[in-house]
Amino acid sequence: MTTTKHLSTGSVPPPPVPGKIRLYSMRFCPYVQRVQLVLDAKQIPYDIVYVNLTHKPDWLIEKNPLNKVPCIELETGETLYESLIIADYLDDAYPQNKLYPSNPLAKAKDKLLIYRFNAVITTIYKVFYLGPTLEQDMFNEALNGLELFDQELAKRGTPFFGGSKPGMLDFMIWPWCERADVIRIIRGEQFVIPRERFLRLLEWRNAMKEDPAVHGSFLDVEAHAKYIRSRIAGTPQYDLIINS
Ligand SMILES: N[C@@H](CCC(=O)N[C@@H](CS)C(=O)NCC(=O)O)C(=O)O
Repeated sequence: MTTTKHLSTGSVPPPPVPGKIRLYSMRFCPYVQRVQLVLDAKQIPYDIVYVNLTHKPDWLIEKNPLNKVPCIELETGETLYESLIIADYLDDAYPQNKLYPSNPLAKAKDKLLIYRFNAVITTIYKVFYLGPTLEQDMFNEALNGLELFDQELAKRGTPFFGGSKPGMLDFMIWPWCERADVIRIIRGEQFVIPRERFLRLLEWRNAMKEDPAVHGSFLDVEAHAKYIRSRIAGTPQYDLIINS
């Protein structure tokens, strides 16, 4: 549960916490969640500083030249940004609980699937934010994109892409799967993910919900829907979990 509000323009970043990586975050950002999942899965100590993305603190751009979250700050004061770069760095730099397969070819194939998930992210984003005109087409396109992942689980024959426990591919696609049912809540029952077509992926989703690393950042569909509604209305409520 968030205890600190999202910092805005004119704020000062809190001092670093010794022994901890700093994660600059926005509570509802799926890209930040990717990083948090890796930190939690590898049990790396970190603290979180939340950033208001409508009225950004002036110091954010000094930490991340792209002026976005996620961004991590190491104890040396060096920073890294872009969720996939950070995730790969953490897996390389912290040997415990390796999230990528050790086999280079298997690792490259998982990276390809993470890359191909970008197409699903783009269509989900359009369903949420483009309004009602194209939503059915975009939803169908998102489902078509997800089929690859359902088939991949069938091919692997394991509950997770990572095998008997979640690996990097599981965590990199999870944030959007956690939010998938928001579409049904906001737009209506026709946007339900068809069970018969996505049996394995829906089972995977249930299994992911039980994972301790997923618990660390999990928000229920109502909380996501509330935030996404506020964003559609043009006034994103970053602090709504704190205020509720
Ligand atoms: N490609 C980036 C995307 C990060 C991103 O788009 N973050 C959003 C929040 S969810 C952001 O900071 N937006 C602020 C802006 O674009 O000005 C990554 O993978 O980290």
